[in-house]
Amino acid sequence: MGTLQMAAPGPLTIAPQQPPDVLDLSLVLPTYNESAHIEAIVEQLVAALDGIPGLKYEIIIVDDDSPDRTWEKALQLSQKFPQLRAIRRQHQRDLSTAVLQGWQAACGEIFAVMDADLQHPPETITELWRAMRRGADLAVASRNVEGGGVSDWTLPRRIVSRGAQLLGLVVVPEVAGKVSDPMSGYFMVRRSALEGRELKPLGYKILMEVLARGGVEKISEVPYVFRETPERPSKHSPAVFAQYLKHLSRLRIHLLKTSPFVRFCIVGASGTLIDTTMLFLLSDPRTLNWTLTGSKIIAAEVALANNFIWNDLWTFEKFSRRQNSFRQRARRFLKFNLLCSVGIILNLIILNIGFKVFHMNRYIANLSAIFVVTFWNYNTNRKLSWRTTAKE
Ligand SMILES: Nc1nc2c(ncn2[C@@H]2O[C@H](COP(=O)(O)OP(=O)(O)O)[C@@H](O)[C@H]2O)c(=O)[nH]1
Ligand SMILES: [Mg+2]
Repeated sequence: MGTLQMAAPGPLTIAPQQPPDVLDLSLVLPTYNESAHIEAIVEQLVAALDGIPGLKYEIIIVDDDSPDRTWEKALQLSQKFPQLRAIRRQHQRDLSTAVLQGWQAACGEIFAVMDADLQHPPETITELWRAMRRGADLAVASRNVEGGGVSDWTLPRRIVSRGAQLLGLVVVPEVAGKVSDPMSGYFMVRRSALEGRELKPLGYKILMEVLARGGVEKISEVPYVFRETPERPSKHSPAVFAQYLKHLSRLRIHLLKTSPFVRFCIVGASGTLIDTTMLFLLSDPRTLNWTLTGSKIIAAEVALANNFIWNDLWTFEKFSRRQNSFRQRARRFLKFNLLCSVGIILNLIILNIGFKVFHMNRYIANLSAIFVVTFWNYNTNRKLSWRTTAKE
C-alpha cells in the first residue's frame, strides 16, 4: 500500500471506525533500525495469521526514518504482502507515539502491537487472538505468568526490569497492578476501549497508558518467553528511565484528577464545611445553643443535599450522564439519603462518644466522625447509588 508520511500529531485520539474498511485485526510493528529483522518477522507473522481461518488483518509498520532504511525494506515487503502497510515518520522518534499513529491509521476492530526485533515470538499472536475472541478487552503477552519468562537475562537486567515494575506499582498501583507484566510491549486491545479517548503516551510503556486511559475491563494474559537477540543489547538508558518517571507522574496526576474517590472527598470537604458551620450556628452556646443531636441532624441533612448534587453532577458524572431521567435521579437521591442516614447514625455515635465519653472538643470529635463515615458513604454509595457495574 506504499508509505504514508505523517506530520507531528495533535492530540492522539482514536476516531470511530469507518466502514467499509473493517478488518478484524490491525497489528502495528514500531521499528527503529530493524532492517535485519523486518523480513523474517513479517514472514513469520503472515504465516501465523494466515493460519487463523477467515481472519481479515493488516500489519502496519511505523518506522521513525531509521538510518538503516527499515522503511525502504518495509515498502519493498508491502509489494509482496498486500496486507502490509508502511508508515515513515520523519520528524519524530518515540516508540509509543509511533504505535498510536499506527493505530490511528488502522482499520481493524482489534489493535495489536509487538516488537519487530524477534524478541517477541510471533506464534504467541494466535494465543492473544484467541483470548480476544473469548471476550477480553485486552490480552497481554506476559513474561510473568506460568510458562512465560526471560530466557537468559543477566541478574542486573532482571533487577532493573523488576525495579521498574515495582516503581510502577508504587506510583500507579491501580494501573500497574492490573496485569502481571505491565512493561509488556506485546498485547492486543479492542478498538472500542480506546475510541474517543485522548492518549498522551510517552516513551516505551504504551500498555500502562492504555490501561490508565482506556476503557478496559476484561483482561487476559498469555505466557511468552522473551527471546534474546545477542546483537541487540537493551537500550535502556538514564534518559529512558527519566522518561518513564515523567510518564508515571503524568499518569498519577491524571488518575487523581479523575478518581471518583478523590472527587468524593472534595465534595465531602465542602459538605464538612457546611456541616461544621451549621453545627456552630445551631448548637454553640454562643449562638442558638440547641441540643447537639438535634443540631447535628439538621446540619447533616443540609450537607447531604449539597453532597448529592455535586456527586451526581461531577464525582459520578459518567454514570449520571447515562441515567439522567428525573426518576433515575430521584431514586439515586433516595438511596443516597438512606445510606447516608446510616452514616449520620454512625456519625452521631462517634460524635457523642468523642464529646461525652472522651471529652474531646466538639469540632474535633465531629471531624473524626466525618473521617470514618466518609469511607462508609463512599463505598456503599458507589456500589448502590452510582453503581458503575449497573446495566444501562
Ligand atoms: N517507530 C519507532 N520504533 C521504535 C523506537 N524505539 C524502538 N522502537 C522499536 O520498538 C521495539 C522495541 O524496542 P527495543 O529497543 O527492542 O526495546 P527493548 O526490547 O525493550 O529493549 C522494536 O521493534 C524497535 O525497533 C522509536 O523511537 N520509534
Ligand atoms: Mg527489543
